[in-house]
Amino acid sequence: MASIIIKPEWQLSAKEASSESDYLNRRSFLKKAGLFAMSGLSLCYKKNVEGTEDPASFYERRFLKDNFPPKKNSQFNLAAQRATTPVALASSYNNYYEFTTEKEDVWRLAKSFPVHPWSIEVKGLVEKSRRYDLEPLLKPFSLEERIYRFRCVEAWAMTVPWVGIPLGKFLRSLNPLSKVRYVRFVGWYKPDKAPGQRDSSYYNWPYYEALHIDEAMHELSLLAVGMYGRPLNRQNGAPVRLILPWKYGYKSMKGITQIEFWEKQPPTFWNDVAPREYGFYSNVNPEVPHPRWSQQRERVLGRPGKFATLPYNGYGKWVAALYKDIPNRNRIY
Ligand SMILES: Nc1nc2c(c(=O)[nH]1)N[C@H]1C(S)=C(S)[C@@H](COP(=O)(O)O)O[C@H]1N2
Ligand SMILES: [Mo]
Repeated sequence: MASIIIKPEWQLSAKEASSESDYLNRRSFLKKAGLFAMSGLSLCYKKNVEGTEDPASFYERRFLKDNFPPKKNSQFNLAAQRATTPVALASSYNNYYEFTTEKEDVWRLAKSFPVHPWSIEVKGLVEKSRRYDLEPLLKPFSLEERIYRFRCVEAWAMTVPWVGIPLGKFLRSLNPLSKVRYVRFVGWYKPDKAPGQRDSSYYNWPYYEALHIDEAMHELSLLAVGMYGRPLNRQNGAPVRLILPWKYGYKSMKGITQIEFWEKQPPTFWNDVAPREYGFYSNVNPEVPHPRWSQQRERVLGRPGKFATLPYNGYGKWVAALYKDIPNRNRIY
């Protein structure tokens, strides 16, 4: 179940690599992975996932079927230095506050959340505002799989093979106007289906996130519709979410229902909740502590110990140039 991928072209320096030395103990990992495969958790996962998969959904019937298997894009395989996180863990330990703040309970509460039919409304500075059904909207694109590291601001991390389309390519197809400088994404609001949304005293539902247009157009930015070679689970953001591997996880918004093109920098959900703790850019940066904890190290799901956090989560080679004109403080906040 857990696949181990080791790339010959290691991109970590010797110093960084040695901080991950227990990763090299591949045999012990394999043994643990084997034990995991037989454990109750994996059986329970099988049930969850089969339960969350709706065979009548359009994914199964058409779009995804026509596009599977996705072509593998290993261009950005820095993450491959780490074993891929077991699918059961990535599917049963989630942040999706619309449902609950309890990570282990999200999958169960999301189980019957309706993800079909789904539409996305496009508005703001765009040639033509309109609502699109998801399936025809995605149809022209071919899917690719990318193995990315993923780092939550709470200092846990995982490595996931996502399936999706380059976000920039997708956004360009919506014909934004040339004066666009930001893009904003808005989530769904269904308090009858999502207990977390019934509490609006602290959170300002629905979820909303935004990127500078250069970030959104960057080749690393992915609009994900699948994971582990299958459609996205509901708890992981079905039917469509963002994946921005160099940023803290909360920027990778799940369950997108609206896309807006802006000229001014839009407000964002977490920045509005706690501006001192969560900024606009939110790039992974071990040197800037969260006001309540250090970001130097991270816990990797399914593995003991802690590991060094890398600047831009290890993707600096690709994204650092985006921020060369931005004052250092803003790289994180
Ligand atoms: N709509 C929505 N998207 C969201 C969140 C959320 O609460 N609601 N949580 C974010 C956070 S904090 C993280 S770490 C990731 C978790 O993604 P995962 O559950 O697939 O690991 O989703 C992000 N996207
Ligand atoms: Mo997160």
